[in-house]
Amino acid sequence: MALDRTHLDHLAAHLDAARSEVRDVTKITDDFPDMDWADAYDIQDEIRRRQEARGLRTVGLKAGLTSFAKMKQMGVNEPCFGFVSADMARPDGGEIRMSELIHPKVEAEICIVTKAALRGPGCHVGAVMAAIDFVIPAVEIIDSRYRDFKFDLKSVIADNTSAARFVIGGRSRAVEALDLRTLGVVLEKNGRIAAMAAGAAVLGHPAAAVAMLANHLGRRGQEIPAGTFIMTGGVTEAIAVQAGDSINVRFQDLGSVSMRFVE
Ligand code: OOG
Ligand code: MG
Repeated sequence: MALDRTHLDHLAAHLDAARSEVRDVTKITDDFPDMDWADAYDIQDEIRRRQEARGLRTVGLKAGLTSFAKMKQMGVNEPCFGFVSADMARPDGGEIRMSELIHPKVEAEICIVTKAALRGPGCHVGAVMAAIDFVIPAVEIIDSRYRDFKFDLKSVIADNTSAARFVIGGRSRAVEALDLRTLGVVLEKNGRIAAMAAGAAVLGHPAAAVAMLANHLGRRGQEIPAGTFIMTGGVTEAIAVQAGDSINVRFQDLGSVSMRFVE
């Protein structure tokens, strides 16, 4: 740990306020270049603690920057992990208010719900497959609190990996009924294809993102409990949206997830 408790608390309050006040800030490593990985996750944990203290329920975990397309888009070469809370959930086919967000982008994500706990180190794709209750599709709406989405990995981890909104939709399926690697995803914006990919875009296999998450939490003395909703990360690059845009994502064998962006 490079930062002391006072600085961690200050940075958590700073990012938490940027989120609730819908305003961007410069990336925190500009002012704290010595910040380390533990500090970044400690700041995220403190944001989560503050939000839960205000009554916001944590309802899932997320992996981010797990596809090559996303890593390339954001100029990083490693995944990151965060959480989603109940206030971020929006219904399938519903509206997303632009006025509550800074500069949102959408991502198509293959998600799972666990039926058994997963604990690293040594968690692998096989262990994850055995622990999957069902697979369900979602769209994540990310909204970095950093100006122009410009950040490094430590800054974005502290900012809860840009988590802002998510829409679960389509239909759930047993994992045995799917091939998560070849599962095709087509992202349409205003009726036109904006991006497409297959599940293997996520670290070769979406379950690998969950294994990495379990191993990451294991290093911090935590586990993924049974019954956890986990987003495995955008399969394509994120697509910027504006008021008036409609998004529809078709997931092979899992139906569609859609939403409309309004003022
Ligand atoms: C970080 C969050 C990335 C994903 O699915 O790749 C993420 C960002 O790109 O702002 O959620
Ligand atoms: Mg995401």
